[in-house]
Amino acid sequence: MLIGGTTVASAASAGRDVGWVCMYRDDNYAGGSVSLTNTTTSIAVLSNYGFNDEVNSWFSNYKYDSAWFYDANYGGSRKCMNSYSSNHSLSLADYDEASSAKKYTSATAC
Ligand SMILES: [Ca+2]
Repeated sequence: MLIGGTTVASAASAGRDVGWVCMYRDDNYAGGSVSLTNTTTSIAVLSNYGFNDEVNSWFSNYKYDSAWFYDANYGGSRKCMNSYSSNHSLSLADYDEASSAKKYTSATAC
C-alpha cells in the first residue's frame, strides 16, 4: 500500500498509527489505503498516489480534525474527518469522490 508516497508491506494496523489518518479504497477499512502521516500532512493530488476518486472509508487516529475534498488542491465540497473518529462506509453520494485531503492543527477546524 501507499503511505506518504512510499510503498510498504501490507499491515492491518496501517492508518491506526498515532497521528495518522488513513483513507481506504473499500468499505470497512479494506482494499488498500493512503494515509496522512506525521510527515505527509496534506495530499493535494490523490491521483499522484493512484487514489483519485477511490476512498470509501477512513479512520483517524489524529488529535485534530482533517478533511477530504471532492476536487484536487482542496477544492469542491469539503468532508470533515473529525479527530479520533472513523467512517466505515461513506454515503453513496460520497463514494469514490475524494481527490485531495489534509490535516488541520485544530480540533474545531471543521
Ligand atoms: Ca473527485
